Amino acid sequence: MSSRTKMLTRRAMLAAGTAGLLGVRAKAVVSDASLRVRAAKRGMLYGTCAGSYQLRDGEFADVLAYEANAMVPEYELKRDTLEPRPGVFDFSGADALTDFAHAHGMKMRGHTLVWYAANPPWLEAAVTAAKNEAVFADYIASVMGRYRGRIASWDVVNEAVWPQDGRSDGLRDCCWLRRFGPGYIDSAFDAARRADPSAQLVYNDWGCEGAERWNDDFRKHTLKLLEGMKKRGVPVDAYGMQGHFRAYRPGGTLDASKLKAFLAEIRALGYRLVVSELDVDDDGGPADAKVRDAKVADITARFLAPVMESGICDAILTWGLTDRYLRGKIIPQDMWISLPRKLPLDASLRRKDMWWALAKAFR
Ligand code: 9MR
Repeated sequence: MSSRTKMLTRRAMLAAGTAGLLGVRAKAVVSDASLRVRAAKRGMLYGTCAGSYQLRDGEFADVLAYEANAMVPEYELKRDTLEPRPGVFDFSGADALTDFAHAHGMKMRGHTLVWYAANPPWLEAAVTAAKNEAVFADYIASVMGRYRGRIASWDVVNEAVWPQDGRSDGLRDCCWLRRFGPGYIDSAFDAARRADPSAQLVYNDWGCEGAERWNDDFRKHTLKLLEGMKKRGVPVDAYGMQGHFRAYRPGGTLDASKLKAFLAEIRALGYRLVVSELDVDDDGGPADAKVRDAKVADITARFLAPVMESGICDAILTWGLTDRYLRGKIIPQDMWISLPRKLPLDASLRRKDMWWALAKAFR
Protein backbone atom coordinates (compact mmCIF):
# COMPACT_ATOMS: atom_id res chain seq x y z
CA MET A 1 0.00 0.00 0.00
CA SER A 2 1.45 3.42 -0.91
CA SER A 3 1.91 6.07 1.75
CA ARG A 4 -0.93 8.11 0.28
CA THR A 5 -3.24 5.14 0.54
CA LYS A 6 -2.20 4.58 4.16
CA MET A 7 -2.87 8.21 4.97
CA LEU A 8 -6.23 7.96 3.32
CA THR A 9 -7.22 4.75 4.97
CA ARG A 10 -9.07 6.30 7.89
CA ARG A 11 -10.89 8.81 5.70
CA ALA A 12 -11.87 6.12 3.25
CA MET A 13 -13.13 3.90 6.02
CA LEU A 14 -15.25 6.71 7.36
CA ALA A 15 -16.69 7.22 3.92
CA ALA A 16 -17.35 3.52 3.69
CA GLY A 17 -19.59 3.73 6.71
CA THR A 18 -17.48 2.34 9.54
CA ALA A 19 -17.29 5.60 11.47
CA GLY A 20 -18.80 4.50 14.77
CA LEU A 21 -16.65 1.43 15.21
CA LEU A 22 -13.40 3.04 14.22
CA GLY A 23 -13.67 5.89 16.65
CA VAL A 24 -14.04 3.53 19.57
CA ARG A 25 -12.01 0.36 19.04
CA ALA A 26 -8.87 -0.28 17.06
CA LYS A 27 -9.94 -3.94 16.77
CA ALA A 28 -12.70 -2.95 14.39
CA VAL A 29 -10.06 -1.85 11.87
CA VAL A 30 -9.01 -5.47 11.48
CA SER A 31 -12.48 -6.89 11.00
CA ASP A 32 -13.34 -4.05 8.63
CA ALA A 33 -10.37 -4.78 6.38
CA SER A 34 -10.80 -3.58 2.80
CA LEU A 35 -11.58 -5.92 -0.06
CA ARG A 36 -8.04 -5.48 -1.36
CA VAL A 37 -6.56 -6.63 1.93
CA ARG A 38 -8.94 -9.58 2.09
CA ALA A 39 -8.19 -10.56 -1.53
CA ALA A 40 -4.43 -10.20 -1.03
CA LYS A 41 -4.60 -12.61 1.93
CA ARG A 42 -5.85 -15.21 -0.55
CA GLY A 43 -3.14 -14.25 -3.05
CA MET A 44 -5.83 -12.62 -5.19
CA LEU A 45 -6.87 -9.25 -6.54
CA TYR A 46 -10.09 -7.37 -5.96
CA GLY A 47 -10.75 -4.65 -8.48
CA THR A 48 -13.23 -2.59 -10.38
CA CYS A 49 -13.68 -0.84 -13.69
CA ALA A 50 -13.35 2.93 -13.59
CA GLY A 51 -13.37 6.01 -15.81
CA SER A 52 -10.78 8.79 -15.57
CA TYR A 53 -13.57 11.32 -14.88
CA GLN A 54 -14.21 9.48 -11.59
CA LEU A 55 -10.69 10.22 -10.36
CA ARG A 56 -11.65 13.90 -10.14
CA ASP A 57 -14.20 12.91 -7.49
CA GLY A 58 -11.75 13.00 -4.56
CA GLU A 59 -14.00 11.26 -2.07
CA PHE A 60 -14.42 8.35 -4.47
CA ALA A 61 -10.74 8.24 -5.48
CA ASP A 62 -9.79 7.72 -1.82
CA VAL A 63 -12.21 4.82 -1.44
CA LEU A 64 -11.08 3.31 -4.75
CA ALA A 65 -7.45 3.26 -3.63
CA TYR A 66 -8.50 1.90 -0.27
CA GLU A 67 -10.74 -0.94 -1.50
CA ALA A 68 -9.15 -2.12 -4.76
CA ASN A 69 -5.79 -3.55 -5.76
CA ALA A 70 -6.81 -3.93 -9.40
CA MET A 71 -8.45 -1.66 -11.95
CA VAL A 72 -9.66 -1.85 -15.53
CA PRO A 73 -10.78 1.10 -17.67
CA GLU A 74 -14.52 0.89 -18.33
CA TYR A 75 -14.10 2.30 -21.86
CA GLU A 76 -10.80 4.18 -22.16
CA LEU A 77 -8.91 1.22 -23.64
CA LYS A 78 -11.56 0.48 -26.25
CA ARG A 79 -10.71 1.23 -29.84
CA ASP A 80 -13.40 3.90 -30.35
CA THR A 81 -11.81 5.91 -27.54
CA LEU A 82 -8.18 5.10 -28.37
CA GLU A 83 -8.18 5.47 -32.16
CA PRO A 84 -11.05 7.77 -33.19
CA ARG A 85 -9.40 8.35 -36.60
CA PRO A 86 -7.07 5.90 -38.38
CA GLY A 87 -3.63 6.16 -36.83
CA VAL A 88 -4.62 9.02 -34.49
CA PHE A 89 -4.43 7.80 -30.88
CA ASP A 90 -5.69 9.30 -27.63
CA PHE A 91 -4.23 7.57 -24.59
CA SER A 92 -5.02 10.35 -22.11
CA GLY A 93 -7.79 8.56 -20.18
CA ALA A 94 -5.99 5.21 -20.05
CA ASP A 95 -2.76 6.93 -18.97
CA ALA A 96 -4.53 8.77 -16.13
CA LEU A 97 -6.07 5.53 -14.86
CA THR A 98 -2.81 3.59 -15.17
CA ASP A 99 -0.85 6.29 -13.33
CA PHE A 100 -3.42 6.36 -10.54
CA ALA A 101 -3.39 2.57 -10.25
CA HIS A 102 0.37 2.36 -10.04
CA ALA A 103 0.60 5.25 -7.56
CA HIS A 104 -1.66 3.21 -5.28
CA GLY A 105 -0.11 -0.22 -5.70
CA MET A 106 -2.90 -1.51 -7.92
CA LYS A 107 -2.52 -3.89 -10.89
CA MET A 108 -4.00 -2.79 -14.20
CA ARG A 109 -6.11 -4.89 -16.54
CA GLY A 110 -6.56 -3.91 -20.18
CA HIS A 111 -9.98 -4.17 -21.84
CA THR A 112 -10.21 -4.87 -24.77
CA LEU A 113 -8.21 -5.29 -27.99
CA VAL A 114 -10.38 -7.19 -30.49
CA TRP A 115 -14.14 -6.87 -30.11
CA TYR A 116 -17.12 -6.54 -32.41
CA ALA A 117 -18.37 -3.49 -30.44
CA ALA A 118 -17.03 -0.11 -29.28
CA ASN A 119 -15.09 0.31 -32.51
CA PRO A 120 -14.64 3.67 -34.27
CA PRO A 121 -17.05 4.18 -37.18
CA TRP A 122 -14.26 3.92 -39.78
CA LEU A 123 -13.00 0.52 -38.64
CA GLU A 124 -15.51 -1.90 -40.16
CA ALA A 125 -14.86 -0.69 -43.73
CA ALA A 126 -11.11 -0.83 -43.04
CA VAL A 127 -11.40 -4.44 -41.83
CA THR A 128 -13.45 -5.44 -44.87
CA ALA A 129 -10.85 -3.88 -47.20
CA ALA A 130 -7.81 -5.05 -45.21
CA LYS A 131 -5.10 -6.89 -47.16
CA ASN A 132 -3.91 -8.73 -44.06
CA GLU A 133 -4.16 -9.08 -40.30
CA ALA A 134 -2.15 -5.93 -39.64
CA VAL A 135 -5.49 -4.16 -39.10
CA PHE A 136 -5.61 -5.79 -35.66
CA ALA A 137 -2.05 -7.08 -35.16
CA ASP A 138 -0.49 -3.61 -35.54
CA TYR A 139 -3.12 -2.14 -33.25
CA ILE A 140 -2.33 -4.76 -30.60
CA ALA A 141 1.39 -4.09 -30.99
CA SER A 142 0.90 -0.32 -30.55
CA VAL A 143 -1.49 -0.43 -27.61
CA MET A 144 0.05 -3.30 -25.65
CA GLY A 145 3.51 -2.07 -26.57
CA ARG A 146 2.80 1.32 -25.01
CA TYR A 147 1.80 -0.32 -21.70
CA ARG A 148 4.33 -3.15 -21.85
CA GLY A 149 5.16 -4.25 -18.30
CA ARG A 150 2.56 -1.83 -16.89
CA ILE A 151 -0.71 -3.59 -17.71
CA ALA A 152 -0.54 -6.99 -16.08
CA SER A 153 -3.51 -8.69 -17.73
CA TRP A 154 -5.30 -8.09 -21.05
CA ASP A 155 -8.67 -9.06 -22.48
CA VAL A 156 -7.24 -9.77 -25.91
CA VAL A 157 -10.43 -10.98 -27.59
CA ASN A 158 -13.84 -10.12 -26.18
CA GLU A 159 -17.16 -11.87 -26.77
CA ALA A 160 -16.25 -13.90 -29.86
CA VAL A 161 -18.82 -16.61 -29.08
CA TRP A 162 -22.47 -16.11 -29.99
CA PRO A 163 -24.17 -19.42 -30.81
CA GLN A 164 -27.36 -17.47 -31.64
CA ASP A 165 -25.72 -16.60 -34.99
CA GLY A 166 -26.21 -20.25 -35.97
CA ARG A 167 -22.68 -21.26 -36.99
CA SER A 168 -21.62 -24.80 -36.14
CA ASP A 169 -18.57 -23.50 -34.23
CA GLY A 170 -20.73 -21.09 -32.21
CA LEU A 171 -18.61 -18.09 -33.20
CA ARG A 172 -20.09 -14.64 -33.56
CA ASP A 173 -20.71 -13.30 -37.05
CA CYS A 174 -18.68 -10.08 -36.90
CA CYS A 175 -16.39 -8.07 -39.19
CA TRP A 176 -13.26 -9.89 -37.93
CA LEU A 177 -14.73 -13.32 -38.64
CA ARG A 178 -16.13 -12.32 -42.02
CA ARG A 179 -12.77 -10.98 -43.21
CA PHE A 180 -10.30 -13.42 -41.62
CA GLY A 181 -12.31 -16.49 -40.61
CA PRO A 182 -12.06 -18.09 -37.14
CA GLY A 183 -8.24 -17.82 -37.25
CA TYR A 184 -8.43 -14.14 -36.25
CA ILE A 185 -8.75 -15.23 -32.62
CA ASP A 186 -5.52 -17.29 -32.63
CA SER A 187 -3.69 -14.53 -34.49
CA ALA A 188 -4.81 -11.86 -32.01
CA PHE A 189 -3.39 -13.88 -29.10
CA ASP A 190 -0.13 -14.52 -30.98
CA ALA A 191 0.20 -10.77 -31.61
CA ALA A 192 -0.55 -10.05 -27.95
CA ARG A 193 2.13 -12.46 -26.71
CA ARG A 194 4.67 -10.81 -29.02
CA ALA A 195 3.65 -7.33 -27.84
CA ASP A 196 4.09 -8.08 -24.11
CA PRO A 197 5.40 -11.53 -23.21
CA SER A 198 4.90 -10.82 -19.49
CA ALA A 199 1.17 -10.03 -19.65
CA GLN A 200 -1.58 -12.48 -18.72
CA LEU A 201 -3.67 -13.02 -21.87
CA VAL A 202 -7.39 -13.49 -21.35
CA TYR A 203 -10.29 -14.61 -23.51
CA ASN A 204 -13.20 -12.65 -22.01
CA ASP A 205 -16.92 -13.35 -22.45
CA TRP A 206 -20.33 -13.64 -20.86
CA GLY A 207 -22.98 -16.29 -21.40
CA CYS A 208 -21.44 -19.18 -19.46
CA GLU A 209 -22.67 -18.03 -16.04
CA GLY A 210 -26.40 -18.63 -16.39
CA ALA A 211 -28.77 -21.53 -15.81
CA GLU A 212 -30.72 -21.45 -19.10
CA ARG A 213 -30.56 -23.80 -22.09
CA TRP A 214 -28.83 -21.15 -24.19
CA ASN A 215 -26.15 -20.93 -21.50
CA ASP A 216 -25.54 -24.69 -21.92
CA ASP A 217 -24.94 -24.06 -25.59
CA PHE A 218 -22.69 -21.11 -24.81
CA ARG A 219 -20.62 -23.20 -22.38
CA LYS A 220 -20.25 -26.00 -24.93
CA HIS A 221 -18.94 -23.67 -27.65
CA THR A 222 -16.72 -21.71 -25.27
CA LEU A 223 -15.07 -24.91 -24.03
CA LYS A 224 -14.59 -26.08 -27.62
CA LEU A 225 -12.92 -22.79 -28.52
CA LEU A 226 -10.64 -22.90 -25.47
CA GLU A 227 -9.82 -26.57 -26.01
CA GLY A 228 -8.96 -25.93 -29.66
CA MET A 229 -6.67 -23.05 -28.76
CA LYS A 230 -4.92 -25.14 -26.14
CA LYS A 231 -4.32 -27.93 -28.72
CA ARG A 232 -2.97 -25.46 -31.26
CA GLY A 233 -0.64 -23.89 -28.70
CA VAL A 234 -2.32 -20.49 -28.84
CA PRO A 235 -1.03 -18.33 -25.97
CA VAL A 236 -4.17 -17.90 -23.86
CA ASP A 237 -3.60 -17.87 -20.10
CA ALA A 238 -7.03 -17.35 -18.62
CA TYR A 239 -10.74 -17.34 -19.20
CA GLY A 240 -12.44 -14.08 -18.24
CA MET A 241 -15.93 -14.65 -16.90
CA GLN A 242 -17.76 -11.34 -16.92
CA GLY A 243 -20.50 -12.14 -14.39
CA HIS A 244 -23.35 -9.78 -15.33
CA PHE A 245 -26.48 -10.95 -13.51
CA ARG A 246 -30.05 -9.69 -13.41
CA ALA A 247 -31.76 -10.45 -10.12
CA TYR A 248 -35.35 -9.90 -11.24
CA ARG A 249 -35.29 -10.46 -15.00
CA PRO A 250 -35.67 -13.69 -16.95
CA GLY A 251 -32.39 -15.38 -17.72
CA GLY A 252 -30.65 -13.73 -14.81
CA THR A 253 -30.39 -16.79 -12.60
CA LEU A 254 -27.50 -19.15 -12.02
CA ASP A 255 -27.11 -22.87 -11.42
CA ALA A 256 -24.26 -23.62 -9.04
CA SER A 257 -23.75 -27.22 -10.18
CA LYS A 258 -23.55 -26.28 -13.88
CA LEU A 259 -21.13 -23.51 -13.01
CA LYS A 260 -19.03 -25.88 -10.94
CA ALA A 261 -18.85 -28.40 -13.78
CA PHE A 262 -17.92 -25.67 -16.27
CA LEU A 263 -15.15 -24.32 -14.05
CA ALA A 264 -13.82 -27.86 -13.54
CA GLU A 265 -13.46 -28.12 -17.34
CA ILE A 266 -11.70 -24.74 -17.53
CA ARG A 267 -9.33 -25.97 -14.85
CA ALA A 268 -8.77 -29.31 -16.58
CA LEU A 269 -7.79 -27.45 -19.75
CA GLY A 270 -5.11 -25.67 -17.72
CA TYR A 271 -6.57 -22.17 -17.77
CA ARG A 272 -6.66 -19.62 -14.95
CA LEU A 273 -9.84 -17.70 -14.24
CA VAL A 274 -10.61 -14.00 -13.88
CA VAL A 275 -14.05 -12.75 -12.81
CA SER A 276 -13.87 -9.63 -14.91
CA GLU A 277 -17.11 -7.59 -14.75
CA LEU A 278 -19.34 -8.72 -11.87
CA ASP A 279 -22.55 -6.79 -11.22
CA VAL A 280 -26.10 -7.78 -10.28
CA ASP A 281 -28.84 -5.61 -11.75
CA ASP A 282 -31.77 -5.07 -9.36
CA ASP A 283 -34.02 -3.61 -12.07
CA GLY A 284 -37.61 -4.83 -11.74
CA GLY A 285 -37.24 -5.64 -8.03
CA PRO A 286 -39.47 -4.52 -5.15
CA ALA A 287 -39.47 -0.93 -3.85
CA ASP A 288 -37.73 -1.85 -0.59
CA ALA A 289 -34.01 -1.35 -1.21
CA LYS A 290 -33.10 -3.68 1.68
CA VAL A 291 -34.84 -6.57 -0.04
CA ARG A 292 -33.07 -5.85 -3.33
CA ASP A 293 -29.69 -5.49 -1.61
CA ALA A 294 -30.13 -8.88 0.06
CA LYS A 295 -31.03 -10.53 -3.25
CA VAL A 296 -28.06 -8.94 -5.06
CA ALA A 297 -25.77 -10.18 -2.29
CA ASP A 298 -27.27 -13.65 -2.40
CA ILE A 299 -26.59 -13.99 -6.14
CA THR A 300 -23.07 -12.65 -5.62
CA ALA A 301 -22.43 -15.23 -2.90
CA ARG A 302 -23.88 -18.11 -4.91
CA PHE A 303 -21.78 -17.11 -7.93
CA LEU A 304 -18.54 -16.66 -6.01
CA ALA A 305 -18.74 -19.93 -4.04
CA PRO A 306 -17.92 -22.20 -7.03
CA VAL A 307 -15.52 -19.56 -8.36
CA MET A 308 -13.47 -19.63 -5.14
CA GLU A 309 -13.80 -23.40 -4.85
CA SER A 310 -12.34 -23.85 -8.34
CA GLY A 311 -8.92 -22.84 -7.00
CA ILE A 312 -7.97 -21.18 -10.32
CA CYS A 313 -9.28 -17.64 -9.81
CA ASP A 314 -6.69 -14.85 -9.79
CA ALA A 315 -8.92 -11.81 -9.55
CA ILE A 316 -12.48 -10.67 -8.98
CA LEU A 317 -13.41 -7.35 -10.54
CA THR A 318 -16.82 -5.73 -10.21
CA TRP A 319 -18.10 -3.54 -13.06
CA GLY A 320 -17.93 -0.47 -10.85
CA LEU A 321 -17.36 -0.05 -7.12
CA THR A 322 -20.22 2.31 -6.27
CA ASP A 323 -23.71 3.02 -7.61
CA ARG A 324 -22.78 6.73 -7.73
CA TYR A 325 -21.98 6.74 -11.47
CA LEU A 326 -24.29 5.88 -14.28
CA ARG A 327 -23.47 5.81 -18.00
CA GLY A 328 -20.29 7.86 -17.56
CA LYS A 329 -21.80 10.51 -15.27
CA ILE A 330 -21.63 11.40 -11.59
CA ILE A 331 -25.25 11.31 -10.44
CA PRO A 332 -26.31 14.25 -8.23
CA GLN A 333 -27.28 13.43 -4.66
CA ASP A 334 -30.98 14.24 -5.03
CA MET A 335 -31.23 11.37 -7.54
CA TRP A 336 -29.38 8.72 -5.53
CA ILE A 337 -32.58 7.21 -4.20
CA SER A 338 -33.64 6.11 -7.70
CA LEU A 339 -30.30 4.60 -8.79
CA PRO A 340 -29.75 0.92 -9.58
CA ARG A 341 -28.12 -0.86 -6.63
CA LYS A 342 -25.93 -3.39 -8.42
CA LEU A 343 -22.45 -2.73 -6.96
CA PRO A 344 -20.64 -3.21 -3.61
CA LEU A 345 -21.00 0.39 -2.34
CA ASP A 346 -24.08 2.60 -2.56
CA ALA A 347 -24.00 6.10 -4.03
CA SER A 348 -22.86 7.60 -0.71
CA LEU A 349 -20.03 5.01 -0.68
CA ARG A 350 -21.50 2.93 2.13
CA ARG A 351 -20.99 -0.80 2.08
CA LYS A 352 -24.00 -2.81 1.02
CA ASP A 353 -24.73 -6.51 1.46
CA MET A 354 -22.89 -7.17 -1.81
CA TRP A 355 -19.67 -5.79 -0.29
CA TRP A 356 -20.04 -8.26 2.57
CA ALA A 357 -20.72 -11.12 0.16
CA LEU A 358 -17.41 -10.32 -1.56
CA ALA A 359 -15.64 -10.02 1.80
CA LYS A 360 -16.97 -13.44 2.81
CA ALA A 361 -15.94 -14.99 -0.50
CA PHE A 362 -12.33 -13.96 0.16
CA ARG A 363 -12.43 -15.56 3.63
O1 9MR B 1 -20.03 -0.26 -19.27
C1 9MR B 1 -19.56 -0.11 -20.59
C2 9MR B 1 -20.21 1.10 -21.23
O2 9MR B 1 -19.83 2.29 -20.56
C3 9MR B 1 -19.79 1.17 -22.68
O3 9MR B 1 -20.44 2.17 -23.30
C4 9MR B 1 -20.12 -0.13 -23.39
C5 9MR B 1 -19.67 -0.12 -24.84
O4 9MR B 1 -18.32 0.09 -24.91
O5 9MR B 1 -19.48 -1.20 -22.74
C6 9MR B 1 -19.84 -1.36 -21.40
O6 9MR B 1 -19.07 -2.41 -20.85
C7 9MR B 1 -19.25 -3.71 -21.40
C8 9MR B 1 -17.89 -4.36 -21.49
O7 9MR B 1 -17.01 -3.56 -22.22
C9 9MR B 1 -17.99 -5.74 -22.10
N1 9MR B 1 -18.96 -6.56 -21.41
C10 9MR B 1 -20.28 -5.95 -21.19
C11 9MR B 1 -20.08 -4.61 -20.49
C12 9MR B 1 -21.40 -4.01 -20.02
O8 9MR B 1 -22.23 -3.74 -21.09
